[in-house]
Amino acid sequence: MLEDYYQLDRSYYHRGIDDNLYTAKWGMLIQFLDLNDPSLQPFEGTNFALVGFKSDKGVYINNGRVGAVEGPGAIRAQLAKLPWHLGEQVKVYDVGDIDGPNRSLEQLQASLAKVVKRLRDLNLQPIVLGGGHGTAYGHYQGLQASLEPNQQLAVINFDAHFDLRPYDQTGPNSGTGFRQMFDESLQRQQVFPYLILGIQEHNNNLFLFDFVARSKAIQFLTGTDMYKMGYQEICQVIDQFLEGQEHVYLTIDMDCFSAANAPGVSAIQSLGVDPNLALLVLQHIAASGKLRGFDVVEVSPPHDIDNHTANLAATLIFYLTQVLAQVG
Ligand SMILES: [Mn+2]
Repeated sequence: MLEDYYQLDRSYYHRGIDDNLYTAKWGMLIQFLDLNDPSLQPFEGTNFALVGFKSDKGVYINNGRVGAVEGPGAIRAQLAKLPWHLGEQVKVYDVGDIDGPNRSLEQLQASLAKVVKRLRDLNLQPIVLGGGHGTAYGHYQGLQASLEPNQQLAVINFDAHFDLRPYDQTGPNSGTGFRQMFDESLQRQQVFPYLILGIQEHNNNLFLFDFVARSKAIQFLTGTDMYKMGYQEICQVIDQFLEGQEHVYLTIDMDCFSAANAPGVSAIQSLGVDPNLALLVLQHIAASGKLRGFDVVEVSPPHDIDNHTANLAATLIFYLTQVLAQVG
């Protein structure tokens, strides 16, 4: 049995009886799945699996403002209202949540990793709904476990922050996940191919910039870089990064956007990447055919305004799944 794993309440989405694909909404066509069902066989074709990571413990430990524990529910509510554009063949399952208010961040991350591994084994593409950015370490572990030991997992992170802080004093939290991945890669004597898009200089200390400068496989573009460069030039950087990589994990921290577009995040931003530009770049990454899973994290409903942040998160999922369904 998978630990800390709970199937969704079937009444969660407004499931109408409209199965006309021209008028149906996501909430009508999303199907439920119990990953503990031992009779499940690998699925054919392109299938997506939503899973919620209901924890913002890492944000709390990192002294951030909590609330992202409610992110999965808020994103689902927005997803449910979107029109269905994925046709007849593609299926979207909602397999439920990783949840456990009394469990440690590490325990929940380990449980998420097992669920992600199970999804990959069943040929379901994971879409994890955060949760704080502690989501990333669990998601990464699960994808890594589904690869061969000699295969490398590259990471692209849309984020205002590097999240590369040392954790020897604090323990793991929402700001340390990528440092943990870095350290583990080092132990395996592998480099850690890590590209961060949307860094805000005023939100990262010089220690982190120095750490990145000394780490050959880590690259980044600041939000201002992206503004100056524009779509074509950013895609060149991404293509260079993806060259020689076969397996990519994509994580989107909603604080890569400014408060105007994403007010409901743990760490609110005055500057940020333009959502239209981010969307084009995300579609370009998805079109590489190398994504093994992606997540949208740090949606914090108690701080949101009119669900703008949850809606933007759902919108990104809408467009990303379209591209992923095309590349198969
Ligand atoms: Mn962040």
